[in-house]
Amino acid sequence: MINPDRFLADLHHLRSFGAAGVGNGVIRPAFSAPDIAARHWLAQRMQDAGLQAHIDPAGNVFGLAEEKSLLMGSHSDSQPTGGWLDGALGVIAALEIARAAQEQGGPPVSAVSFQDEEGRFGTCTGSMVWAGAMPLHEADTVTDRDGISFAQARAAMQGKADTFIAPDRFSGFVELHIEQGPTLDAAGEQIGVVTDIVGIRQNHITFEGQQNHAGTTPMAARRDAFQAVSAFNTLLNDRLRNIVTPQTVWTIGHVSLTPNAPSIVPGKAVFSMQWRDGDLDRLDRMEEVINDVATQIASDFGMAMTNVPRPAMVPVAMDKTLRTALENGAIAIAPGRWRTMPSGALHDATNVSSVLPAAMLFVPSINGISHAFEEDTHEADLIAGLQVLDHAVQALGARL
Ligand code: HGY
Ligand code: MN
Ligand code: MN
Repeated sequence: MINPDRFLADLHHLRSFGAAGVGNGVIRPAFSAPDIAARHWLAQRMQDAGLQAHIDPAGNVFGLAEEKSLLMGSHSDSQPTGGWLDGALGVIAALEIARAAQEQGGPPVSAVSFQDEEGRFGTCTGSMVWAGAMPLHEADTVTDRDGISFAQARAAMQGKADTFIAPDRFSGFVELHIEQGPTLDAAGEQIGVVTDIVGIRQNHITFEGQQNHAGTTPMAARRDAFQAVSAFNTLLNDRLRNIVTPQTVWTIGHVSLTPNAPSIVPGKAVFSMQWRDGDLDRLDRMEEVINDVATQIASDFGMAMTNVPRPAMVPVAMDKTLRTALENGAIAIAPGRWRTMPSGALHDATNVSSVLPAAMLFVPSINGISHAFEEDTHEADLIAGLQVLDHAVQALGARL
């Protein structure tokens, strides 16, 4: 039987690794000291649960049932400043389901915490490498904003095996995650069964003009990199208008100006340009516009420009059989308080779905907040998510 108290205790213990700020914040980026400590603690909890712990070369932590099993999990790394449930909920729910399965003699369930879902380095790096979508030697060259490479960061983690667990060890993958949006919370609902996950692309763009004196340099003579970013953003919003839908999102979330001083015209700007949509063709058309606008602004503002794409992920639909099992669980556990819905957030399930049938389940985020210290979910909803997973596993177990 699943044990909600044990599940909640482990969830709160995981939060203690990198606990930050008031309330429930965490700072636990991939391969940071708290992340590595948390992964070793997870491996030990998996061993204690009767699973075979295995840390692969990319830092993914598996707790393996003996025979072919359903894989459940998510990620335990966080955003630079993140919430205590993003990823962690799915990892600890998977541990609890797998542990209960060991105690009651099946059906066999394995658990996983993928590495770098939050993209300190690439995008969902650990599951991308594990699913074979990116060779490890390529991931190793990706650097974080401080220039540290994935290879350097993962070298710090002891206990890694030199082998990857083969996907054919598993029959499918189910990920429980917080919604990270307002839909369920606003509707007073408890469960979301995910239909599909958006695709994402992200370029890192550099504009380089001329650093100069902020007092003596006439406006007409400036090659101000911030002004170029500002003009890029204004023109882009205008050019995207006829391409996007109300569900399409695009974000300039990281901007660094050099030298970033009040009395100096910034000579250089480096910024992230990220866009997401459920339609591959629309992602392509947006990419064309983004690249055109960047080239035009560079020319208009006399900027040297670099425009470097980061690893992308395509839109994916969730597996129908696994989805139905989750829907039946939702009907049993949260009758009248559940819905099917798309995911506007990225998840490891996208990469896993390229090698296994995959499905996802959401529980509400209070006020829709995530990727922030305030991220939280009512305890009753956390437990409801665990119960729906358990209901689905029992139903699927006979057929795995
Ligand atoms: O950005 C995302 O959607 C994920 O939470 N990393
Ligand atoms: Mn996540
Ligand atoms: Mn996240």
